[in-house]
Amino acid sequence: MSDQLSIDISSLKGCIKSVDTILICEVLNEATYVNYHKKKIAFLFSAMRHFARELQENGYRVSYIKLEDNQNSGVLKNEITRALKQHKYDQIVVTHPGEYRVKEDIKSWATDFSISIEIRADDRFLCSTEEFLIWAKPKKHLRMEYFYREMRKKYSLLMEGNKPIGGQWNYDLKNRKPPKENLRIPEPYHNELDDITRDVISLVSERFLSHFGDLEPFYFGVTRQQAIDALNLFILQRLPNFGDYQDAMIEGEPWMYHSHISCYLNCGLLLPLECVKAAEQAYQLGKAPLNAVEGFIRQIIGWREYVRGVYWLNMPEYANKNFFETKHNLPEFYWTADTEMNCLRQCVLETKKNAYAHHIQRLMVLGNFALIAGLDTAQVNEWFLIVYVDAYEWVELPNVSGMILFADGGYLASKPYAASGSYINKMSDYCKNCIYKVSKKNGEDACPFNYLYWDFLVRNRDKLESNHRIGMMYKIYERMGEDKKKAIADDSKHFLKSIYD
Ligand code: FAD
Ligand code: DLZ
Ligand code: SF4
Repeated sequence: MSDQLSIDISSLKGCIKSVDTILICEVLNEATYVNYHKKKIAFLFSAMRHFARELQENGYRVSYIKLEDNQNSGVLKNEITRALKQHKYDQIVVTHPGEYRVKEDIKSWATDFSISIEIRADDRFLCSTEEFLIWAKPKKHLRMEYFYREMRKKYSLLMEGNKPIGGQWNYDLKNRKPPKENLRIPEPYHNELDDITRDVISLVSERFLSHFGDLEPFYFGVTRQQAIDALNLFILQRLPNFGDYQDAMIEGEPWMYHSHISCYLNCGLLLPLECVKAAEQAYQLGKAPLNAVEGFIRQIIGWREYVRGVYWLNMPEYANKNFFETKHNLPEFYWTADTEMNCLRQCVLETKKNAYAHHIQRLMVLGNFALIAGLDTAQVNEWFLIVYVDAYEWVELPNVSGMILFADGGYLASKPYAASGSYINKMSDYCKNCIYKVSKKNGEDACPFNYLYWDFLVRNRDKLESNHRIGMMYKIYERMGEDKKKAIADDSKHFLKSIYD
């Protein structure tokens, strides 16, 4: 599978190179069950083809099915049927897939094919699903911070005995510097195209023309070595500033000081432990400060493992959660960027161009708007799954339904990440190029985030007033005059009508 491109993957353990066959299939169904961004398909197909070559060079027998092969049925299960007809196999060995739907499919193979299927744990993750279950099961609400501390101890990362280095577990308060002018942001990793990638690009441009997103320029690494090069470049050039500007957004600077390694981690070209160890080593050598290194390590051993645990513990029910019972269609501008709201325009444009947006763009601009505008949970999830090169349901769904939409009612996050325009203005320079005025709370030219924030709270009062982290906002609302409250309601109604229709 396209997210299992690791030579040390559990399904290859004990593989007898002269006897066993490794089946890798490019299948239309997986690229179109949602219409993935063109860059994502090209990235995965190219990485799969390179991985197959690497396996062959290492003496493995690989059966590689290309998308354009005549016999390719376009469906994973049918390709297994075809393979079983061509050769007599005793057993199928797979590593636990990243999506519930695929796991269900695999489970059906045993009965349908009358063959033994062994599904092995995906031990590339640092916390097994069983271990997460033991930690989470007794808890009604989960908190990432406590999970993260357990992981720090388990892997002895940034630890002095039983205590965190520096005396604190978390340096997030230091990691909120607004952008300042004249920051020198390094060029991101840029890979030269080879023949395999060029072939894949022309295939994707022919077969997936109607999909969202720009196919070129294409710069992702597509081999393990290239992914390691991208990681090393991050550690050297960006990690020192990663913490300070983790939440900052600058127009025209999509990459900031982030690592851009999620696509490599999620498809298996990089492994989480090697990434965090590289960052820890940079700290030990005095090449990156503690707040940056701790923040980076937390994202990987904390958030990444945590959302995966939440996903497997709660599927399939989690996919249907819709706490606020939202139902409004995703506005067209999520695809076209045709909106006067500059923050949203910039984030959609960058997403279209790069199949990437950094965390705060996803959370506080694209996600925040979806939350306060009451957009349909399923449509928002589908959008996030389509547009990002690193998106797989195990990581996309908890981030979208749990973190931004609060669709699970507060199981994953303690409060909805709703914010008015002043947060975006503080953490970005988007507002200075916007026709809306972030300082205005109401009226035609007021920033829509300002009134929608309050309107969201009012619309969901029965569900949020008792929340200890956001409930006090209702006291502030109550102190507003009736005229002000009416203006919030009228502006929101008018604005929402314009985007819902
Ligand atoms: P960095 O900022 O450099 O962080 C380092 C690494 O930490 C990332 O590569 C990633 O592996 C991990 N990480 C950081 N935050 C998270 C998180 N919240 N959940 C899981 N891993 C995390 N991440 C995905 O990998 N796939 C997704 O489909 C995805 N969808 C998201 C949707 C929303 C609405 C939000 C708010 C976040 C989503 N994230 C997703 C998390 C995060 O935004 C991306 O991992 C990050 O932006 C990737 O860029 P980077 O590699 O430069 O990350
Ligand atoms: C996302 C994706 C795409 C675009 N293409 C393929 C493919 O051709 N073959 C494949 O095996 N997997 C693909 N994937 C990944 C799957 O959709 C799915 O996310 C994983 O199988 C989950 O483990
Ligand atoms: Fe976004 Fe409002 Fe700022 Fe415009 S004024 S960029 S809509 S936050």
